[in-house]
Amino acid sequence: MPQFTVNELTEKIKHKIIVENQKDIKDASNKEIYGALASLLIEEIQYNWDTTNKKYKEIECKQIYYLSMEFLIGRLLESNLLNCGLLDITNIALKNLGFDPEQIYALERDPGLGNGGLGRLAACFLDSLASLEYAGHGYGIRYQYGLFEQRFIHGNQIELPDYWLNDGYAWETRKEEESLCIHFNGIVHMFKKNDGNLEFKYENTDKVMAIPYYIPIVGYQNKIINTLRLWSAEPVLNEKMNSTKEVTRYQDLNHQHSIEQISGFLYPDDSTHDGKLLRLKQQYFLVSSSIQHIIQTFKRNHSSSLTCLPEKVAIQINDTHPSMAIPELMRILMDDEGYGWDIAWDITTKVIAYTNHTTLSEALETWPKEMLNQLLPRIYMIIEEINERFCINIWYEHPNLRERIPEMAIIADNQVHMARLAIVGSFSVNGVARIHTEILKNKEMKHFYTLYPDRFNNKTNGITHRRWLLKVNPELSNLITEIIGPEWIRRPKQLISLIKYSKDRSFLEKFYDVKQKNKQKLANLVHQRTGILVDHQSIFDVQIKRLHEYKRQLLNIFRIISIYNDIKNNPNLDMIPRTFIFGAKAAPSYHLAKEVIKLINKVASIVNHDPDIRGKLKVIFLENYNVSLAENIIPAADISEQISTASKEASGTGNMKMMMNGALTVGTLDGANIEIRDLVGDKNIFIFGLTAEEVIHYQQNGGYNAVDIYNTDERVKRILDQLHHGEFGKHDIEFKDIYYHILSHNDPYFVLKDFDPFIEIHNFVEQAYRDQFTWLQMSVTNIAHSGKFSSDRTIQQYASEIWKIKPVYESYP
Ligand code: 4GP
Repeated sequence: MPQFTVNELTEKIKHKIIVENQKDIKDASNKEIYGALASLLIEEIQYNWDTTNKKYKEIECKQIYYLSMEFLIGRLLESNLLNCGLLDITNIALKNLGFDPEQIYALERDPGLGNGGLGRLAACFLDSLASLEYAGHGYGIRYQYGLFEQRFIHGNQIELPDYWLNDGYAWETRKEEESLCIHFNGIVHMFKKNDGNLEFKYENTDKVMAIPYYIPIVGYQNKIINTLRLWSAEPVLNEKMNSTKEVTRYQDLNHQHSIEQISGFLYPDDSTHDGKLLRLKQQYFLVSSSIQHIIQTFKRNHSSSLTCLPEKVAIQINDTHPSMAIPELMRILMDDEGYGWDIAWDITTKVIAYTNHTTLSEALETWPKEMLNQLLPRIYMIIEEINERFCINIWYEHPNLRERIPEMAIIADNQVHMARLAIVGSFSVNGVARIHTEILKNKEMKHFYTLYPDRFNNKTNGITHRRWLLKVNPELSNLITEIIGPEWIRRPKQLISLIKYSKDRSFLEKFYDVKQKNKQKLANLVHQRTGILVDHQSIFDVQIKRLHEYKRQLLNIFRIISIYNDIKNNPNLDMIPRTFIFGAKAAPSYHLAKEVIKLINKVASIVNHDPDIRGKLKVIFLENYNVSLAENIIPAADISEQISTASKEASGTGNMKMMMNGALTVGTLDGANIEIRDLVGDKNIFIFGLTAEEVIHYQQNGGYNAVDIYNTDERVKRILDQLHHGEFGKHDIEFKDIYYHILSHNDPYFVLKDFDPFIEIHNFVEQAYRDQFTWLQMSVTNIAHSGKFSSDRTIQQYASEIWKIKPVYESYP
C-alpha cells in the first residue's frame, strides 16, 4: 500500500471532497468525509486486489472457500485503514482538518449479516486468512435486511427492520457480468445414454439470478486482498426468458417479490411452513451459486481436469447450513461435467470439510423430505442415493453398527438430517473447542466417530487480535508495544512476554490507567445512550452475547436481584460498587428469552432508581447489541461472565475477546473457558458450577429437583416469589413464565442448581478485586496468555491440518 505523508493524505481528502461533493473541505459534513475516505481507500486497495488475484492465478495455488450463511464483518473503514497501515496518519489528517475520526468511523452502518458467534467467527477467519497470506475467500448472502435493530419499549424487545443498505455500501462492487442462474422446483427427466450411463435433464424450473457483490478483505500490511462474495437474488433478465409462459410468470409482481425475498432477510422466521421453505431456498441459493462459481473459476484458472479439484480447492462449510454443497457439487460433476457417481463422490468428499458449532438439538437442522424433494428434486435424488449407498455400506462393511442405521441414516422419519449428510459427504468434521469436539465424538456423533475416527478433529476457535485488541483498544496496544515491542502484532503468541511484567508495579499502574480511561469512555457512551450515570470506578461486570437460556443471563439477573435484596436488608452493606452491563438480542420468536430481556430491564429500572442503593449497584442493558457495540464494551470490562450450562456452549469467543483486553473470566467449565483455565491456571480465573459430566449425568437421569432448592434456599425462594408476586412482578401475568419454567419444568438449564456456587465465586471475585495489585497481575496474566486465542493460530491449524496449504508468499516467493 503506498504510504503517504499526512500532507499528501490531507490533500487527497480535500481533492476528493471537491470532485465528489463540489465543495470545500471546511463545508463538508462528517458523512461526506466518510464517503471520501472510503472511496480513497477502495482506490488504494484496488491495485493490490488485482495483483493478489493475478498472483493466485499465476501460481495456481490451492484456494480455500468458506461458505457461510452469516458474516458479521463489523465496520470496515477503520479496520481497513489499520490493515493498510494508514490509520495513524488518517487520524492525524482528520484532526488537522478539524474532524473527529471516531465520529466519522461511527457513521458506517454495521452490516448485521449474522446472528452471533458463528457469523463473527467467519469474519475473524477471513481477516486471519488474508493477514497470514492464505488464498482464502468467503461466500455468503447479501441480505437486504440484516439482523433486526433492537429497541426496548417498556422493557420489551421490539424488532425494527435493519435498512443497512439505504445509503449504499461503500465496500461492495456489484459484478453483474458474473451472475449465475439457480434452478428451483421443476421436473427431472432421466435418459439412458448410448454408453449405458444415465443423463438427467431438468424442465420447467423456476429460475433465479444470483448476482455477486465483491467486498475486499484486506490483509494486515501485506498487500494481500482476498474476496468476500455476497450473492443477491434477482429475477431473470427479460432477454434470457425462453417462453411466453416464463414471461407472464415473471411479470407477476408477487413472483418477483418472492425471488427478491431469497436474499431479503437474514433468517426469516422459520416457525411457519413458508418461513422454513424460504430458509431452505436461501441455503440452496448460497450453495448453488457458490459451487457453480468455484467450478467456473477452477476451469478458468487451470488446464487440468476436475479430478484435480481436491488439489486446488477446499470448501469449508460453516455449520450444516451450506451442507447442500455436497449434493450440489455431485450434481454439477455428474450432470454438467459428465462424471460417473464414483469419481464425483471421490472428488466431493475430498473437497468438502464441515465445522460443527453447536450440539443444541434445536439447531441440528432437518428438512421435511417432501419439501426438499419438491423444491430441489434433483438434489433430493442425489441425497437419496448418498443415503442408500451409505446405509448399504454400514450394513455390509460395519455389521457392528447395523442396529444404529435408523439413528445414522441421512433420510429418516421423513426428514433429511443435514448434520449426517455433512459428516458422510466431507473429509473433515471439526468441533470448535476441545470439550465440544469430545462431546461430538463421544456423545452426539458417537456412531459416526466409530465409523470415521480419522475424520473428526478439533479446532479451538480464535478471534482476530487485530480488530479485538489493536483496533478496539489502541491505548492498551501502545502500552504493550512500548513494553515488549511490536512483534506481538504479527505473532500474537509473543504476548506471553508480558508475563515478565505482570508484577512490575509501574507497568501495572499504566495498565490500570488505560483500563480506567476505557471505562470512563464506556460510561460516557452509557450516559449518552441511556441518560444513566455510572461510576467508572465501580466494577464493570459484563455479559454480552445472544440471549439464550443456556447462556444463563437468568442466573446473572438472579444474582443481581439477590444483591439488591441484600442491600435492602442492610443498606450499609460493605461492597464494592458494581455496574452490570448487558447486551443481547433474542430471536423474535423466542418467548422465554424475550421474557428474560424484560426482566433485566425491569430489575434495572427498579435498582437504578432506588435511593437505598446509593450507587452500589447499577444495571445497564444497552440496546441493539452488535459488533460495534461490543467493540466499545470489551476494552472496558473488568469481569467477563461466561456462565453457560456446562456442555452447552460449544466454544464461546466473547470469552477470548474480553480476556485479551484484561477482563477476568467468571465461568463454568464449558467451551473454551476450559482452555483459558488450562493456560492461565486456576488462580487467574473464577470457575464455578456443575461440570459437563454432571450436567449430562443429571440429564440422563431425569434432571434434579429444582423445587428442593426453592424450598431450602431462602434467597432463591425470595427471588422467585418476587418474580411471581413481589416487586419485580406485581401483576399476575408478569414473569410467571420464567417462574413456572424454573419450577414446573424443573429448571432445564440448572440455574438454581448453580446459583449458590455462582454467589460464592463472586465473593472470591470481590475479595480479589479489593487487592488491586493482585487483580492487575491476574489481568495481565490473562492478556499474556491470550495470544493462543488469536484466530491466526486457529487458521494456521485449519491450513496445515485440514486444507493442507501454506502461505502464498512462503511457497511462491
Ligand atoms: C456458536 C456457538 O454457540 C459458540 O459457542 C461458538 O463460539 C460460535 O458458534 C463459533 O464457533 N454457534 C452459533 C450458531 O452461532 O448459530 O450455532
